[in-house]
Amino acid sequence: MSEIQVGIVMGSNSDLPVMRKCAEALDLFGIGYEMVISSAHRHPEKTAHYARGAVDAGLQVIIAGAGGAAHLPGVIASMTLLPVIGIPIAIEPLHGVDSLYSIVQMPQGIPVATVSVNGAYNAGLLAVQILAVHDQKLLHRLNIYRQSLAANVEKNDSLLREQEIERKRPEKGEEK
Ligand code: RP5
Repeated sequence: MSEIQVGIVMGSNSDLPVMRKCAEALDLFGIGYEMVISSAHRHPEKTAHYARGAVDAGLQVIIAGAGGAAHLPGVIASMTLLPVIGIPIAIEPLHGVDSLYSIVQMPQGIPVATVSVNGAYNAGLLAVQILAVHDQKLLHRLNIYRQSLAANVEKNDSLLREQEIERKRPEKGEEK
């Protein structure tokens, strides 16, 4: 088992379907992580304990996701010097606008790197990129990942062109 480098914290088990995407991205690069449910409002003591102990626990990045009055990433960031990536989770009735504003509008001095609403996969990738700053092998794998994205665009573009040529080809009998 790889060592745990990333802490994935979520405010509720209802966040799990979105937060699992972080794990998918980290799995792709073989990064060790742990998933934790805590809450800035419902269990502030647990949240503080986790954030304050994160460095000693060997974590290097924390990803925190929450919905609504989403204070979890900011509160964690206030209690650790580790980089914190925040994920606004979309919940009813405001569909994530509330979560986004709660997480992205941090006061100067306590940054949270906020990804898009429900952007858990990108949060995972950003954690990998942070770890890759001091890891050449990881950097190499990220390069390969980026190349695969570009190759996929090329593949879909070629497919589209072929489909368009086929679509514009005159039917038999229509030819002059
Ligand atoms: C937040 O409240 C959680 O992060 C979750 O997104 C939202 C709703 O939580 P539940 O009522 O579903 O437990 O703290």
